[in-house]
Amino acid sequence: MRIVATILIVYALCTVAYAEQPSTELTNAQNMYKELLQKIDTKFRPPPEGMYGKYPDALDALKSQLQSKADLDGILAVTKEIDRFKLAQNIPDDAIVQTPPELRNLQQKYAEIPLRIENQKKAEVADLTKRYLDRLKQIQDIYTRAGNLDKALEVKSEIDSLLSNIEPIQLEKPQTQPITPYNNHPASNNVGGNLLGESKDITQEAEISVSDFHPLCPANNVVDGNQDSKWRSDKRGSTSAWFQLTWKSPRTLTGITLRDSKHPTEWTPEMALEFSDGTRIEIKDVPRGSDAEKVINFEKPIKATWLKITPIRLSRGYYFGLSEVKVMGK
Ligand SMILES: [Ca+2]
Repeated sequence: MRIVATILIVYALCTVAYAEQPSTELTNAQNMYKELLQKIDTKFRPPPEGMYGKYPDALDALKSQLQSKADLDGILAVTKEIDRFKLAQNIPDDAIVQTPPELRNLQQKYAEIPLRIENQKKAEVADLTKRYLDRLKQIQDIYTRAGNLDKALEVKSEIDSLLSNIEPIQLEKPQTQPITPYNNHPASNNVGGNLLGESKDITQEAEISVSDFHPLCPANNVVDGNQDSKWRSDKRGSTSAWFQLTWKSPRTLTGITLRDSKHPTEWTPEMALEFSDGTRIEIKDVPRGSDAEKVINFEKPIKATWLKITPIRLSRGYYFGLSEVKVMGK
């Protein structure tokens, strides 16, 4: 219900103000933006039981489960974790055990919750801010067309102030996948016989995660089918930015089509594809801009749960970004 309410209010923000007097539109939009920011803040406030929710209950349930299996070592490990969590109220990486696997899985599952919530909140704030900027531009145009340049400049000042104060949005990546060493796996443009015959576009079945993003260039733009919209990192000149697709279970990947960031000068001529099985493929000839696509059919199918795209070399030290990605697989 909260999401629906937010959408309705934002929609109102984008439409109703046209009918109001121009002198009040900027103030109304500013107030609405502040109010919606507050709603997002309230929505993502940690519950009374803490950021990790029902983790203590889940530990108790696991302890009972291990007791029924007479798993003494397992019970001791869970008891130790129950005591540790009571005081620490967090699940850092160095607290995650190797055995029993049931406890390890539980820890990893709950350890990701704060990061996921924080990422979701950042994405909602970015979406709201984009709508607010769109609305300010509309108001600025209304004043400009009416010849009220003082008011138009006032709105422009608000836009400039907002853009200059926007912080780069850094998304933390939950570390769910085991880290495996990379090995080189040469790409090939040869279609592997009937290999691709059964493949289909499985991009939309994956969850998207990114290193960070500019508020006006969110990650979903990479899979919206529009080559004019893009995701862009806000790490200028950095090759540590990344875009990742993660499927719920291992998939057999056969190829990828990608389009570089839409921009007159930004260009990432060399990118790397990294897979959860350790495979790494380097692409040395990515075409500039989003008009041309780069198609790669893998030499042999790659079984993986995730695929990460990273820059190897950026032209002129600009930002890494992508306009479109399509992954083929089974
Ligand atoms: Ca796009």
